[in-house]
Amino acid sequence: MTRLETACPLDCPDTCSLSVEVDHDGRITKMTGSQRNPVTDGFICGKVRKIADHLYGADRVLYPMLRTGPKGSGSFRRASWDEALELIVDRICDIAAEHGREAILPYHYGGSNGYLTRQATDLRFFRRIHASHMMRTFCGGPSGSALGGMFQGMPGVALDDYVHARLIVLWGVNPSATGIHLVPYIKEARRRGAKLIVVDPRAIPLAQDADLHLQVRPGADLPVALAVIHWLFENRAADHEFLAQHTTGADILRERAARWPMARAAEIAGVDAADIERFASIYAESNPAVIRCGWGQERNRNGGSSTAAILSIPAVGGKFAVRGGGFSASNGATWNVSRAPAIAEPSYQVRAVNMNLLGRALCEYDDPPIAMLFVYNCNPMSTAPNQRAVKKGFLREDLFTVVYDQVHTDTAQYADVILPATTFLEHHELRIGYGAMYMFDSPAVLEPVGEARPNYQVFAELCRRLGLERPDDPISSEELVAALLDDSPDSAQLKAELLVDRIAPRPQGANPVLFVDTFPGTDDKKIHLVPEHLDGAAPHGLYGYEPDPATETYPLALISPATSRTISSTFAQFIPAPVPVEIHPDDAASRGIRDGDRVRVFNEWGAFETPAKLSRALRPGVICLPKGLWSRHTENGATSNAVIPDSLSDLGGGACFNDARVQIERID
Ligand SMILES: Nc1nc2c(c(=O)[nH]1)N[C@H]1C(S)=C(S)[C@@H](COP(=O)(O)OP(=O)(O)OC[C@H]3O[C@@H](n4cnc5c(=O)[nH]c(N)nc54)[C@H](O)[C@@H]3O)O[C@H]1N2
Ligand SMILES: Nc1nc2c(c(=O)[nH]1)N[C@H]1C(S)=C(S)[C@@H](COP(=O)(O)OP(=O)(O)OC[C@H]3O[C@@H](n4cnc5c(=O)[nH]c(N)nc54)[C@H](O)[C@@H]3O)O[C@H]1N2
Ligand code: SF4
Ligand SMILES: [Mo]
Repeated sequence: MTRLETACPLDCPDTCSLSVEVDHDGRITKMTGSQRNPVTDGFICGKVRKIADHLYGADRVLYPMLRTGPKGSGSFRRASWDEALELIVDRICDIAAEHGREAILPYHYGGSNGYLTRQATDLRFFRRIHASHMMRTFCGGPSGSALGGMFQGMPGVALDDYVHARLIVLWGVNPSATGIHLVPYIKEARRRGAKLIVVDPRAIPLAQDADLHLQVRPGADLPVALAVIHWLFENRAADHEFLAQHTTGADILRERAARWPMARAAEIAGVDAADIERFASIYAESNPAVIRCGWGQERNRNGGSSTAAILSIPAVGGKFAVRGGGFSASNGATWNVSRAPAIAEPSYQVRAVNMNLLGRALCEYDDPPIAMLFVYNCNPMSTAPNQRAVKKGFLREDLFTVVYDQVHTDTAQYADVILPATTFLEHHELRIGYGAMYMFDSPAVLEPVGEARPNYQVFAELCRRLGLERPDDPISSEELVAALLDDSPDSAQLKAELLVDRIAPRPQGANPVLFVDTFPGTDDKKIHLVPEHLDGAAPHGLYGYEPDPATETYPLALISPATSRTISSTFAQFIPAPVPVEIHPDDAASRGIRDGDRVRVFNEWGAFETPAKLSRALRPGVICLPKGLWSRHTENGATSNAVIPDSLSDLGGGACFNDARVQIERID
């Protein structure tokens, strides 16, 4: 038995340090958390503890496969890597000749991938063949635009500094599922007397003993946040000194917030005005106060402005400059490590396709049409909006589809060629935390299962076969690491730590006090409360509100939050079917639906059928089916994305996963 150290790169803020036990056959026998990342503190989530099931399970892709039956039938035969790659190379040449190279579209997201397996050798390859560009907008587009425009690379309050807060606000975030290492710090802060406020349409587990739960309608965060800002200004609770010294645009923000008196915001959000006022007064009197801003508030038509308004609250309230005070959102963009040296190929003017519009792109784009789709680090049949169009597109006879994945996902069913990918235990990865502020350099700890290969090997091989390799390209994972670290302004420090310990805290510190140790990266080091480019980009200007899309025919809001059992659709093969849609007892009663009844959830975009589960955790008017389900989890093979429109958020071209408005009926 050998014990090895590594780190978890999965799409989770925590970036755990891991301890792996491997037997003499090279198989993993035990996975636990280690102490190297202080935030991990020796414990990890159940999904990763059981990762052996994913590695050695029946769904694992072991070899390259070629389609033998009709599209989508799931009939494949085993092929060699050489045969599969030659076929891909031939098709690239044919398609480029027939339609032009923009007819090729890479499709990838890679939330669970670090610097070595995403936007590295893969982009080098797609840039060198002059494929269309894909915009990575599944997640963080709206909030990243807000955060970037206002704070430019400023990190948030460290997770372990939450113990110092006297007030914690959880806004559109459910740490009990999506970032479990924050929970003990919240509990410790509570033990020391901190208050807790939750803003969420659902009673998340931490809402149970919160001091206040604002159970807002999905998409109504903007009015609530602006009403709080308005109240702070009107009740002598705004920190004018901080605003003058450290922000620009405070007057414009104040003016726009003044359009939102409590009563108006409360009506739209479906909560009591007195409760929003309680929020504002508790916030004003608590110090340190921290807002954990999640992603639930960004996945709608107002997502960018909502996030900007939430992130403005600590500036107006003067809550920075103290340990445990301010906000945390994603820290992903705060590291000085550029992907450019790993890509080793500049970008160029080319057609850009928003990934949220995949179905539309496959079915409608014709100049040129998309003739080849290369999917990797992503499972769009499960995770992309407008599922009906995505499926229709995948079924096109004239589309050549490559799916490169670890497991036989729903997307892989529609492939012409399936390629087997390694997991993070079987390849080398360099990963930064977007919550915990640590970086890991993690070489492989296991031999690949079957014939699985890492992304950096496969895309370099494709470059080679097409004659696009250059002598100075970084090819091996070690060369990629060296190229990435050499280029960083923090090179010396990162290398010194990573080469010795394989873990490095953020060079500027993993526990910064905001506005003491760190400032916005904007030119003037100030918070831009109304950045001009965002104000120009948002359809109603920044902080402009777009009303709820509900209609009489489709009055219910469907949300599809994360669960503790999956990372997006990853590991969903282990969730027993069927998965029920949750509905408030009042909404069920008025439709004659009882617990366990089979129901159909539908709108003009599509429908899914599954049993109903009555739940008082939801506010009336909101129903819930988790994100990341596979077709096997419902009766008709469709999931939440079947009713989710492919409309885009106000900023960043983000997906509006929580803007689905639907009806639900019992199936007799
Ligand atoms: N276990 C696990 N962990 C994960 C993931 C996972 O799938 N599983 N996914 C990872 C990824 S990709 C991401 S982006 C993060 C997401 O992390 P979170 O933001 O915590 O996750 P979500 O479940 O998307 O949304 C959080 C909450 O927002 C609420 N919500 C929905 N609509 C609204 C709204 O309009 N306003 C407000 N205020 N709340 C709303 C939902 O009820 C939910 O409780 O988690 C990461 N961590
Ligand atoms: N309805 C609804 N849909 C949603 C959301 C929602 O809230 N509601 N949330 C959205 C969010 S926040 C996100 S981030 C997206 C995520 O959606 P996706 O990007 O589709 O993420 P996953 O579902 O985790 O799928 C990633 C796939 O990549 C594969 N993979 C992992 N590592 C590698 C590798 O190194 N090489 C290769 N070739 N493959 C690899 C995994 O096996 C997995 O099948 O989902 C979005 N979809
Ligand atoms: S998914 Fe998150 S909690 Fe689980 S091991 Fe990975 S980083 Fe830790
Ligand atoms: Mo995400």
